[in-house]
Amino acid sequence: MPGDMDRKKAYMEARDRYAALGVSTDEALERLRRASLSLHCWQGDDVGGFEPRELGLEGSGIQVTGRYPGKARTLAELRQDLQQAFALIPGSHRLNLHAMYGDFGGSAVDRDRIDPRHFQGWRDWAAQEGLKLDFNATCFAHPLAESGFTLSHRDPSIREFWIEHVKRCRAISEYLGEAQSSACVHNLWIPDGAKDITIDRLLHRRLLKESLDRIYAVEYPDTRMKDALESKLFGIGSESFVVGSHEFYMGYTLTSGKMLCLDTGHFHPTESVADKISALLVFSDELLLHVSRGIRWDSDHVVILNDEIRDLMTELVRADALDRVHIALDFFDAGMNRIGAWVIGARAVLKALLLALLEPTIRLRQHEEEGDFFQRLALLEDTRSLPSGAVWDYHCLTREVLPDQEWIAEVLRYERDVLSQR
Ligand code: RNT
Ligand code: ZN
Repeated sequence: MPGDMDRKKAYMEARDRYAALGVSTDEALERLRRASLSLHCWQGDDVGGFEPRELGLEGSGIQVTGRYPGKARTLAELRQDLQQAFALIPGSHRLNLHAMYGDFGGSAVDRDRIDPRHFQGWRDWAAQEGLKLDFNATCFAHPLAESGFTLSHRDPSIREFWIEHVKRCRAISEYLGEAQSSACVHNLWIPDGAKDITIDRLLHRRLLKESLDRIYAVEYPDTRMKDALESKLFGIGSESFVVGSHEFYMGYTLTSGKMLCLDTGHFHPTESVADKISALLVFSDELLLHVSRGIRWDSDHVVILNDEIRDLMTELVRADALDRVHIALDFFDAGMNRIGAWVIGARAVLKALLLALLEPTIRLRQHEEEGDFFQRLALLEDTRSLPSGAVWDYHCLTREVLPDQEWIAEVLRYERDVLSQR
């Protein structure tokens, strides 16, 4: 393995190569250091949560496959695993919580009864770890979600239950945001939809709009919390109809001044989520991303450094939108070491961002302005083989995080020492 001196030397060489194209690697790294990802707590236990079993909160809404041993079973285990994951991800990041991950102390607190007290432990822990928190209502895996409908259910008492839940989640988000110098992003995704042909689609969409209007009637200062709403294309059990489709939430967020959340797994496989960024930013101040990897469908595979993720990050940089787009991760694979999965995904997004920041954008823009499309394409192609790996390794070195390949052994050590004892 190369030592620190070799890494520095390799970085210096890379710096010169990039400088020749008008790119400052130091500046790119400075911007990368300021970027922060919201790591999803739910990769640590297969979207399980810590609600007591008496509530019978099983199934419905989300599918996780795999039975790899060692998953976190308690709050303490999840926090320990998160610490391990964060230690292998360069930079300072955020933690994305779901309402089902509260500290309920074993008591059967139903979703319409949760409150900030149940998240005080997370708030204290995050402050101690230097992490900022984001939050999500949990509108799935519950008997009242079993029918496939929640906020758009025909039955007003079921809608009422979920309205109360989401309202409380927003209050919890404000409580979390108050303690950190950055707004807590509250994201709302609901599973509402149907397996087969649905006649009264308009009814459900009107009901959803009505529920949302009631939820968001309560206003919070946006220094403490911000709202996002996440659309979906289809799910298992909601193949024919999804109430909260892209058009629905695009309409809702643009008319109510909320953020739209784009999950990269929630579109047709050939659709480019990267291309949606500049279209939406013309009409909306901010956006939330759920970075995922769908294979044929919304399969939530571990994110890797593929063209889709590179295009997405490149678009954020080209549109100068890093301050307007919140980046969260959303995948879950129970078929491999869960900490390793977190780290692979987070490092992939950061690498994609670094590659975007290293793009000779000024020069490319110039070629474009001049109508020189040959040079634009040629330069884009040639940047692919520039020594970006040396810049990444140097980033890890200065952030005191293990570089590529070396972090793998650390995940294996943790598996041996901690996970295999569970
Ligand atoms: C589901 C959505 C949603 C969830 C998380 C757990 O399709 O992507 O964001 O993955 O809330
Ligand atoms: Zn998502």
